[in-house]
Amino acid sequence: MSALLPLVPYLERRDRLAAVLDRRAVFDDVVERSVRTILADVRQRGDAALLDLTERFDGVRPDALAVPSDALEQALNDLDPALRTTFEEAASNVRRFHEAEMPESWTSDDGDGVTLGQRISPVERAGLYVPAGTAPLPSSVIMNAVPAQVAGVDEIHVCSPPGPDGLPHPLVLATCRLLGIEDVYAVGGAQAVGALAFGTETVPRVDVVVGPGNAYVATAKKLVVGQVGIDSVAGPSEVVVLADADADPTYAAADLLAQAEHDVRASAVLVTPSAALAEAVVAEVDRLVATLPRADVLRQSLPAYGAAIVTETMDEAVACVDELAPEHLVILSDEADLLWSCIRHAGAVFLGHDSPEPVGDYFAGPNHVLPTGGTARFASALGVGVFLRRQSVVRYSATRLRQTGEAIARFAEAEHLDAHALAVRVRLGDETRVDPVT
Ligand code: HSO
Ligand code: ZN
Repeated sequence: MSALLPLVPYLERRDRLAAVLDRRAVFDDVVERSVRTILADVRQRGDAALLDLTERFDGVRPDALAVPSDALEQALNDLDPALRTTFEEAASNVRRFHEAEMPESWTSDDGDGVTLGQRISPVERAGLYVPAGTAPLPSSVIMNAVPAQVAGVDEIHVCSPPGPDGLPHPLVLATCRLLGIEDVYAVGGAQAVGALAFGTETVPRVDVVVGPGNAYVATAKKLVVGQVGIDSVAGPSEVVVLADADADPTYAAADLLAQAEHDVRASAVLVTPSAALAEAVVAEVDRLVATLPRADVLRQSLPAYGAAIVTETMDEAVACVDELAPEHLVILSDEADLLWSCIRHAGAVFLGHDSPEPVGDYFAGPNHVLPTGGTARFASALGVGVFLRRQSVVRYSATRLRQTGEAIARFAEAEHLDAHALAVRVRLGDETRVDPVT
């Protein structure tokens, strides 16, 4: 049987990298058509549509769309106490990290009649989608909700699909309760995104919708942009492990598997100048896959979107990382800092042998919602900025306006916008000025 992780020489990498980067094609016409129908239905019929669609897609008609507060409380009471402590620590690490990135309002007075500035303020309402999927993701609740809280958002509304009991997954409910989130709705899929974007009798219209989801959810988010803000339209997860000859092949293999198990379209790529290491990692991957419960996912994702790319030099390896602009980059080398300084594109970087990527997924503090599919070339992790607006402010003194007003009026006239020029000139004491009626 051939190895799961294909060995690819650097010179032959192009097709493989193209396959990895191409996975963003999540928007197919069939999905988009059905999402449009769902969104229109939610917009027209509100809660009635949500209940019908939930019955159709989730096979259950919840008694109420809004999850009762005692169900949240119960879920938290049922949470394993050790797990609860870990969730709390994780949330406080994430909170501290995002507090550090909070931008501040500013004004600046040039002492000569001009005051300029920006006032930073949160949106009023954020909507958070939490998928049910193959694994419940309480970490997603933390990573999406805590930055909204740090930003100062007034209300956070969470939608997550119901299980057979008509309620979202207990770990999702417990995490919401832990974070003090009261407004949780048993609705999932594109209909949940529609509810948050347009509002229904039960689910209020929000200003920003964030959170991961399947192709239906991602397509719905794409379609409601403009009506609301969104974080990003995320593609499947990915990791690049950059390793030198001294890296531990078991570490490298495990780090690859940690991403590849997310999804049949997840990508895990080793890049190394050491052929010996690459071969050892390929063998380790095969050995470890057989021990893992999600082996069926791994047996699909690794051959399709995995690779062990062997370069001639470390410079080539670094170039290869930048070509992929991966969501996660793990650098397994004693020279991790030096290598990092050479890399431009990656969503999040994990330095050294003892910083495996799950530390970031769950605990360290940085956000695990990261740019995928090569979008790290221009995009960044989810942060407080998604939930904030920058309002700019201008104040000119009469003297200062008199100094520059004529030039500004001419600028306006060059654009043939004479009322713009007038709005300046009436303040300059020109003859165009009409005296106020007394
Ligand atoms: N690695 C995923 C996030 C995640 N992992 C959640 C485990 N749970 C995308 O960054
Ligand atoms: Zn993960």
